[in-house]
Amino acid sequence: MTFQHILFSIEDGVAFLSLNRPEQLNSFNAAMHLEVREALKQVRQSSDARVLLLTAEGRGFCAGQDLSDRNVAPDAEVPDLGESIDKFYNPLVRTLRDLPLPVICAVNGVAAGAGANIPLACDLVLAGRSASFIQAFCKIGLVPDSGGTWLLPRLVGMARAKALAMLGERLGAEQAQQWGLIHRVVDDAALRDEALTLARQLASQPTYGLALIKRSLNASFDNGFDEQLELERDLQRLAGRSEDYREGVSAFMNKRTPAFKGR
Ligand code: LHQ
Repeated sequence: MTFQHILFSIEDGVAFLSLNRPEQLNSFNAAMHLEVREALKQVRQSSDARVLLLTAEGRGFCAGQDLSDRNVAPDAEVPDLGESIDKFYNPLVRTLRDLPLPVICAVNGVAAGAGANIPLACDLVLAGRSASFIQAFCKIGLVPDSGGTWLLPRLVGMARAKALAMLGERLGAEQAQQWGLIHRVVDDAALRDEALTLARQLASQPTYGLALIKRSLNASFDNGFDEQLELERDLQRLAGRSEDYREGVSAFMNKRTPAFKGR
């Protein structure tokens, strides 16, 4: 499949996926959804991909659903937006959360609607200083989707989640970082390089173990303390059987740099 609406490559352990409809602020139409889905399938299947970096081209990250794609003329049939969520948005955020590798998101500008919540389904979110997050749904009579109603209160608390979701105001990158919505803010001009450097650095780490860390932390909101302790035990058991664990201990004991393989 050749891609028209995204850029995609796998190099040095890093899968790079960049949304590429800058004139529409990288809003999602069906074609871009299908391309992103195909790229994520390739990431899952490739043994070369150890980290995914998700970002976008142009001055914005993503303005959510392409609203020109939705016919809401008075004489048109009432749309079933649930269908598009079932078909595209839910599978997308589930895939990002479930991918057994670290997912970095570099938010390079405005992120609105579903475009504000997709980064929250990633593991490490970096944003350019001029980036912003807008829960734009309420402005057009919709409900935050793509996991927003689940992720937002857990990340920033219910009071801030309700204000973001019901007021639809722009939240700047620095405030987003102070609120715990994202990991780090960097200068706009440095964002791509910083994100790639982080991705390459992580790709040389024990990424199988990192995927298990991701799994355990993602499960922690749903588990009680005892269940989580048991999950930690189970995942530690898996981690302990990995080549990377053996290599890590051996390198430590022999005072050499480890060569991790992600398995
Ligand atoms: C756009 C869009 C856009 C098309 C900017 N569509 N063209 C799920 C299931 C099914 C259906 C419904 O939705 C969902 C989930 C959702 O994501 S709902 C939320 C959809 N998104 C929005 O409501 C955000 C709409 N956009 C905006 O509010 C603004 O564009 C933001 C605040 C993102 C950026 O504002 P500005 O920086 O002032 O840029 P702009 O508004 O001038 O936009 C630049 C261009 O991008 C412009 O086109 P033009 O031809 O005039 O240059 C916009 O029309 C286009 N664009 N968002 N979602």
